[in-house]
Amino acid sequence: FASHVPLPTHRFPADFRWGVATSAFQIEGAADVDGKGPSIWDTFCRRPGVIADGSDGTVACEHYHRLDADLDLIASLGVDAYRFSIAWPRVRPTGAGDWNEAGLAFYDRLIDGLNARGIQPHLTLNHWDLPEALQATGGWADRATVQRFVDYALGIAARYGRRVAAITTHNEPWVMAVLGHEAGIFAPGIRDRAIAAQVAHHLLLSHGLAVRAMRAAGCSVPMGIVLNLSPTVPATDSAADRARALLEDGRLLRWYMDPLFHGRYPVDILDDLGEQAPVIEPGDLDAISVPIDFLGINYYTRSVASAGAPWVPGSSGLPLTDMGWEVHAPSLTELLLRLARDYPVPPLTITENGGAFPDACIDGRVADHDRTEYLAGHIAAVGEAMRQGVPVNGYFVWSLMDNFEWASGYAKRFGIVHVDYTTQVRTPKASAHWYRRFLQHQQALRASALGIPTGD
Ligand code: PNW
Repeated sequence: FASHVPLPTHRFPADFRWGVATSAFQIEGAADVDGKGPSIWDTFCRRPGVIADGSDGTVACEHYHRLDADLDLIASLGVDAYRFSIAWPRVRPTGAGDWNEAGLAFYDRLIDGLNARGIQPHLTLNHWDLPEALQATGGWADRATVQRFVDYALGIAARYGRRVAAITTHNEPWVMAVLGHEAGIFAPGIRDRAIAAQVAHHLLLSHGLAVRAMRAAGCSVPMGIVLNLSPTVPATDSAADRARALLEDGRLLRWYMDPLFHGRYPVDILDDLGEQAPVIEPGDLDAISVPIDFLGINYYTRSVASAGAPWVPGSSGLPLTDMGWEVHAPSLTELLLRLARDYPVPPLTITENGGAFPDACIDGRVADHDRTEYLAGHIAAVGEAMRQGVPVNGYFVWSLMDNFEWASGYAKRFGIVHVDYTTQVRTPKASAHWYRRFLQHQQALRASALGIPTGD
């Protein structure tokens, strides 16, 4: 069942990590099993009208109950690494206080199962599912949550720190802050720009303090944070559109990159926030700018800024994914070059890249040519940035399998493995077969460069 999409020819280094990614809430299900507490996403999904198909994460991919088979599935892809997140309310149901041994044991089995199969576990502490009990006391808007997160990170590092290859503090603080607290379309569904700005600051602060605390406790695993980044281009060359693009770039990229790598917030965005700027205490920016071992980048699309009428996706003629996101691989090269030019970055890891596309299911096979082309083009774009000197050390496809796509419910499919939500049967799509063949080809390129006969 071969795909005819050509394999990228760039030879990636031998220690480059190829992987697939998921997050706890999107795949696990078992929302109240074995002592798990509710998260803000469990609560948010019950609000009428917020999830496109009215669904929730109660069952999802039943990954919690299908762990062993899913581990074999991951191994069958031939990847080096698997990126997953821990559901904080599964291991510490109220966010503080007692730990839940049954929940902790699940992640023991996951991590040990990966290591037994020769796959590096890349652990994310926070992929958005904050314990509901902490939202009740103010959530990320409350500075006390910062210390709760540091305590949680210390517990996780103590339990798993010797058995994982990387620890990420937060996944996409922009999404949690802006979509969760300003647009209100993600949990916890708040609409208040000042609160969103304070949340973003507390997320960054808790990242820095958690990294410091875990290292002080003797954890030597590589640590970093994951940002969702895009280059922002003006819709036209007009002064107004260019000013708008600068502002949007400040809100999406510089608001996070400047404090992490320059130890200061961008002045234009502080000015733009005015009275809504966050409370920042002395020492906060020192903590946020703690050196990290890698920067994770989730890249899906470029962003187009318009000062007038909202820009219409697709009007440039670029193809769109099922999310309505433009497909434009050169923007990934451009983004990586810009980050390496403007910031003293550690090695970059592409922690998510992929797309929602239609699947054609024929005779038990799932054809997803558009996704395969998307992956091929973006992997080549990473290779091009590396050829121009950008340090990139890994690439993870989003996602291992179709899953709960947040406010879009189950209708949008990002998996390279198809999930039948009636039977829970997993079927690798053509893109999964293509990815495995690409990884085998990379191994062959390495072997031939070393003069090792591969037998093919
Ligand atoms: C990321 N946006 O979310 C997340 O890390 C994943 O959990 C998610 O499934 C994936 O991308 C695909 O959506 C994002 O609107 C959600 O800009 C929305 C945006 C960006 C990232």
